[in-house]
Amino acid sequence: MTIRKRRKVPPLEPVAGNGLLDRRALLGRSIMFAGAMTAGAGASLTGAAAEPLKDDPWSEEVGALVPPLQVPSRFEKDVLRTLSNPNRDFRTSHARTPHHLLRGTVTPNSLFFSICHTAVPDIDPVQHKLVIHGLVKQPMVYTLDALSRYPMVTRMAFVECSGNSAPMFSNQPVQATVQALHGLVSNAEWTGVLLSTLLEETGIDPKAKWLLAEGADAGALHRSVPVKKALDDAMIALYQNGERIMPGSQILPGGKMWRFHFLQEVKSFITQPSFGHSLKGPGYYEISGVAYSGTGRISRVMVSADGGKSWAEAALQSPVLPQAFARFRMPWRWDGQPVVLVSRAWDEAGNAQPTRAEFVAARGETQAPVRNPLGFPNQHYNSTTSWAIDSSGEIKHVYA
Ligand SMILES: Nc1nc2c(c(=O)[nH]1)N[C@H]1C(S)=C(S)[C@@H](COP(=O)(O)O)O[C@H]1N2
Ligand SMILES: [Mo]
Repeated sequence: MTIRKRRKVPPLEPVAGNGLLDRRALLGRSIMFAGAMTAGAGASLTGAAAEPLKDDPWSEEVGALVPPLQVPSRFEKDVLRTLSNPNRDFRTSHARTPHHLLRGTVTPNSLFFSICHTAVPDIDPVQHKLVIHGLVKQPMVYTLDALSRYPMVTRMAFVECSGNSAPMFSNQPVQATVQALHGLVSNAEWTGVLLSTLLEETGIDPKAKWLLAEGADAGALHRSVPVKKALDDAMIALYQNGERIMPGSQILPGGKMWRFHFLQEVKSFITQPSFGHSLKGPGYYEISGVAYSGTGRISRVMVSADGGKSWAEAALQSPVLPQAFARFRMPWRWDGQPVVLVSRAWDEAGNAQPTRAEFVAARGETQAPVRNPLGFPNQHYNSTTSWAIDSSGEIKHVYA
């Protein structure tokens, strides 16, 4: 038997200001972090002190029967979407994703953000139809049943409201969670029929440059889509994360651009730690967040703990997919002094997420104080987000 040489693990040396560690440390074993952990406020019990666990009440009795449709544990009751319109005014109801309480890349269907301009229609899938007409050679009507027999594809894609992050246009940082600031974006695995498959069947008049995608809700909400884009990767999505699309999800999720002016550009934000969390003493933490770009794959995320003076590259969870959430992670040892955490992303086309200063120089800002962050008329906000942490572990939203 040969003894395998142990892989040389990079030491836990800071690679940028205020305690950011080399991302390769994440490839190491958790034992590397044990010392750093216990230096904190007793995040875990260690070695000799730990006795065999006593049975807790739930270990001493038989639990509940498994239901046909599983719902989250009752202890997850606070992991909820926030509603902009809790008084149930039907005109526009917004539900925001609690990104500060989620850790992966997929947004659970029940927590997917939603914007319904005329409330959620009660669509009967047996009677619902898709019609393609206008500048086509052969107009067609498809039932859901018929669509289910066409070749399907599955892909990850984010959907983002162009009004997402609008509170960031304020010239004073709004003290709000990542859910309130950036909750109008979510990411899912979509399965459906490519629109190009159906347009091949109908044929397109060469004069056609745009198509109008119209919903079956009371407002017949529509979005203009360039035909070029429709032929590229647009999908008639039928399933979301493996199950039928829930009421309140849009008909044509495509991830890139459903507003005709321009793409949802490269963007990232730190979800852990962020406003609403607090740090429990110095020691090891993982900084984590999401990055995405309507242009393609995320190529790099840099993280700073000193408000942008020095940067270190974060680890990206593979696979990194085009037009989908990339989860980034950064090992960090906090010495208990004030810090400012920022993330900045690049995409494979070489686009850089603008800093706050660059964004404001190009696109402007609005006057604080902000009474109603949702009242911001501005769209397509994508600069960096900064979280200041003071020595007591409290987190504030700042413009760094
Ligand atoms: N039929 C219909 N499609 C719609 C909307 C709507 O109200 N009705 N809202 C649009 C807007 S403004 C956004 S941001 C997205 C929201 O998608 P989601 O609710 O599936 O997350 O759907 C778009 N498509
Ligand atoms: Mo939107």
